[in-house]
Amino acid sequence: MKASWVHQILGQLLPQRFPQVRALVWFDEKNTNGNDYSLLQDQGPLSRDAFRTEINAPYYASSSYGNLEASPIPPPDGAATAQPPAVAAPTLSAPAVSTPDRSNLLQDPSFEQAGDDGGWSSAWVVPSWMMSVVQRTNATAATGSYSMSHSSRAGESYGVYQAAPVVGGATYQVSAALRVDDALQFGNAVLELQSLNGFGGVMETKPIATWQAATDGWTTIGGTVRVASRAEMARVQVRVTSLRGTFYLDDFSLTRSE
Ligand SMILES: [Ca+2]
Repeated sequence: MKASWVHQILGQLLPQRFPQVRALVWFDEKNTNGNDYSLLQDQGPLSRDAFRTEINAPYYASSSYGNLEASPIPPPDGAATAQPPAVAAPTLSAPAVSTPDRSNLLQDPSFEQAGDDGGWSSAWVVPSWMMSVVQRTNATAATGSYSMSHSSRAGESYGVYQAAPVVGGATYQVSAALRVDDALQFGNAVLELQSLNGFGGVMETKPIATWQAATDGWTTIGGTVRVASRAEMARVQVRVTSLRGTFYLDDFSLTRSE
């Protein structure tokens, strides 16, 4: 039980849900105010192995802690190397409240990374029944060799999306490259940003751009939206209604703007 918590905290929650955390203090202490925090001392080898496995990931600063044998955890000066301790704060003089991360929060935004099956990157969620309609293609690309194509005559309605952690109440810039070769008949397509709560529930949906008519080659669509004040994740979604036409998307971006 405790081992699975350790895996979850170090392996998933910190890297994925709280990526702005720069340092972690691990209380491996017994009976602090009546609470036993000694996960590694008294909960058996599984917890220690879980800690050792997760802290050895490239996400964390490297050190000898990845081969931790002793318990309680020895101080970092025992490492006797120039490397930083296991979960060291970066060597920045900046205070804890520093400049927000302005990098693109989306994985495989340009569809250049092949997925596990050689097709889609697992970053993008495409309904399985849409696999023949929504495809990773090298027929055209705004940058690189690949883009995401949507093409049908059958009038399907569906959504394709990717979620990323966000700071509640913050403002984000969303953009993508769009090329409509075959104008959408009857229906349309929307790029939108959904705010999600901690349970993955949709709190609100804000449209970024809508398209229907053919474009002259590749063009850029985008906009700025504020996510819900209590949002923990945001979902960049392409929502298509009654697809009869062909369009391509590439170079998605979700960046914090303030
Ligand atoms: Ca591309």
